[in-house]
Amino acid sequence: MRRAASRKADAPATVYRVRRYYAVALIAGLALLLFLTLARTPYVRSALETPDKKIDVVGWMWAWDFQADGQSVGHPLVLPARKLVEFAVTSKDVNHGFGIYDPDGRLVAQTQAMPGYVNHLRVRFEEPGTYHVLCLEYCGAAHTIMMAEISVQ
Ligand SMILES: [Cu+2]
Repeated sequence: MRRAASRKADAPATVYRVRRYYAVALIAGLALLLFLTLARTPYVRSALETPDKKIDVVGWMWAWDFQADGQSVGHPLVLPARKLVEFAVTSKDVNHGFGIYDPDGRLVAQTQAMPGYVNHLRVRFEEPGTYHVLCLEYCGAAHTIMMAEISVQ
């Protein structure tokens, strides 16, 4: 009787000890996973390189304006395949979402287009083809027509 009561009193201490080991193992496991995968992200790799081409992107209701060296380059934007391109993205009115889709309709990269901010997005288009830029943020009544084309050659 006495033994059972004593065992019962120790139960919370045992639970806390097991929980502590579990928490330490979980944190160590997550830290290891982060260490092994973070260096492989495309953003980290491209951040160390010098871009081959820079494009300024201005979003406004309801279009995308592409500029290179201060000059508007029109549509479609023609870019080289397998080169590192840096998009400097901003907006001149409200927030927009700058999303690039590959020819199969898969999202390749995206960033926010915000007034007063310039977000830098680096993309390497591995395959030639027609890519599409869509606005990913509801910005007004004609939001769905806010599209552009990128021709990768
Ligand atoms: Cu929009």
